[in-house]
Amino acid sequence: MKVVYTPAHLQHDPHVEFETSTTHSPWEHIGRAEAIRETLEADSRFEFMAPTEWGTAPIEAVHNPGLVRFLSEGWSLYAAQNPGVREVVPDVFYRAALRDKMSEGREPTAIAGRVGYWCFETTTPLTEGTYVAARGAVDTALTTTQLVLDGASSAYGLCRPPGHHATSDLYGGYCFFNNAAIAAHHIATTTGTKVTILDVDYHHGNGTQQIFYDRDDVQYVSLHGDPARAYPYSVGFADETGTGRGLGSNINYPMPLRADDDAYTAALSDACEKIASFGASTLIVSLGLDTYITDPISDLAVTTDGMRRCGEIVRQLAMPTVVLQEGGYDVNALGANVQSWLVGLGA
Ligand code: Q9C
Ligand code: ZN
Repeated sequence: MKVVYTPAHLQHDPHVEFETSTTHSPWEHIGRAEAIRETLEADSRFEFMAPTEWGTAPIEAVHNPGLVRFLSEGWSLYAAQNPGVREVVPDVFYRAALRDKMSEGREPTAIAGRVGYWCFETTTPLTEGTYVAARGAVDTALTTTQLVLDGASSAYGLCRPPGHHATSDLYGGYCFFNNAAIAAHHIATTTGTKVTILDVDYHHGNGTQQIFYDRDDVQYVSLHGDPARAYPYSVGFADETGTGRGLGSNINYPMPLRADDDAYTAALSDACEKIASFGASTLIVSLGLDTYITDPISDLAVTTDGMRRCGEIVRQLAMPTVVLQEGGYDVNALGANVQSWLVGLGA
């Protein structure tokens, strides 16, 4: 199996995360992608290649161009006013309810206001190299997609930073651009065929759901910690099934605390029946390994062998499959978990 990787991700190197009302070393760090790279490089079933450059057009087909502009210039503008700052994090959030009954709202001109306009939470620092890294992750997703459109049965994009929490207009949840959504929209619009995104990250992909919620050409199917107890809290409930033309093409499986291999694979098998009946040409997997039993920020109980079983279940769909990296924070097991899942898929 081909693996698309770029060292551009090393430029997104935050040193602090503001979370749980304190600060700590970031869960989402360069060692994650490097651990995956080292494991797959040592396995002859995987062949590495670099991404090509795709520019901003496929990003702006999914995201507000204002978000792209902000991410491209935000760190420099903020750092110019605040010398010595490494991580830019909002201290004011631009919430619609602040303007209730008064105005539609507009992007602030002050840089401190702009950060809170485009970012929805505190754990996703913007650093000097974040934009370059985020663009590299999108290029990785699109190059991986091209391999599958050109006939590969599957390919894996080692995207970092991840993407599925980024909405059309907002970044957060360690995500800046929604790599999987950009890839799905690219396939749907360039081939005129339907696409399914299967999201197996522990966290619900609120951004991906939002981007496709009213569309019938991209199905979104997600298994995740029940948002009644798990980030992102806002969406991911089972009664969210899409709207308008999209009604019925959004399917959520909120999972109970400590769901194990048998419980998880049972839900995944059910999800794959829904995927088969949608009839898409191509499958995109948002691959998070934070369902793992010892993941430090999650509470499911999937094992490394369970990851293999998941890959095997998805393989039975026999769809051309683009696998894109999302979360997974037990770095000691992360490489083996990705490897296990991809071997199950048929690497
Ligand atoms: N106290 C991904 O796995 N922090 N993102 C949650 C809860 C954000 C996870 C804070 C977790 C984002 C791609
Ligand atoms: Zn996650």
